[in-house]
Amino acid sequence: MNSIYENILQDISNRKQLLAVLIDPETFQIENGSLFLKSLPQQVTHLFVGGSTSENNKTSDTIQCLKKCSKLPLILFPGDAKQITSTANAILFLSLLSGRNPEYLIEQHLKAVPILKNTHIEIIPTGYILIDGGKESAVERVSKTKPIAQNQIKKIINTALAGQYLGKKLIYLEAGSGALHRVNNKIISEVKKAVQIPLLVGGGITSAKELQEVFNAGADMVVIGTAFETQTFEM
Ligand code: 1GP
Repeated sequence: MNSIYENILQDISNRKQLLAVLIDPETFQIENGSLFLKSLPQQVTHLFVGGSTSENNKTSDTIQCLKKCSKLPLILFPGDAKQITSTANAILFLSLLSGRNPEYLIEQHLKAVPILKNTHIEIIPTGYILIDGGKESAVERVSKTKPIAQNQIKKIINTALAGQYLGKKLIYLEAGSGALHRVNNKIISEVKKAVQIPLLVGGGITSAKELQEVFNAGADMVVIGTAFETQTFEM
């Protein structure tokens, strides 16, 4: 059986557009889990589970609930090592490359090792780049790091390339949950041209029109949380 990462590569080579829904265990209502999944568009290919502040037990319960109602790959997108649970299929092992806080460059990773080495969960090293979305994001607040301004395209490209050279398997451009301004098309297309690994884009995408623009600019996978959670996604 192919790994989740191999399937992502295969889907990209088949020009499939990948759409992940980000589910925050802190706000997810387990009793409405099945209804929530039914409300999502057919296009959804992956479920991401995580948030900046959620606790492990809620993450596990959320994943158990999602597993009952969905066959989509379940990927942890953890805010910290405490959120790691072996019940997910894979984990984005995130390095916050835009920041200079060792806690999110190596410390949380060390804390994760004793948990991860006893599981079969697929580990996907991911270069995570926070970009200014027009307001302070939870990532910025929790990580105590600054996002890169949208006009610093060279710095964003070089940060993504540094991630690739470090051996990351994905690059994730993040404007922050509920961003006022999503990552702009120019940044997406320039980073896509520069790197050879799959490109994820998330934060502040709220409509089918924007989703298509982000794909057209070069995103391989788009991540949407808030607009689906609040059922405000414009079709
Ligand atoms: C946040 O990129 C994700 O980590 C999703 O952002 O909640 O704004 O869709 P939104």
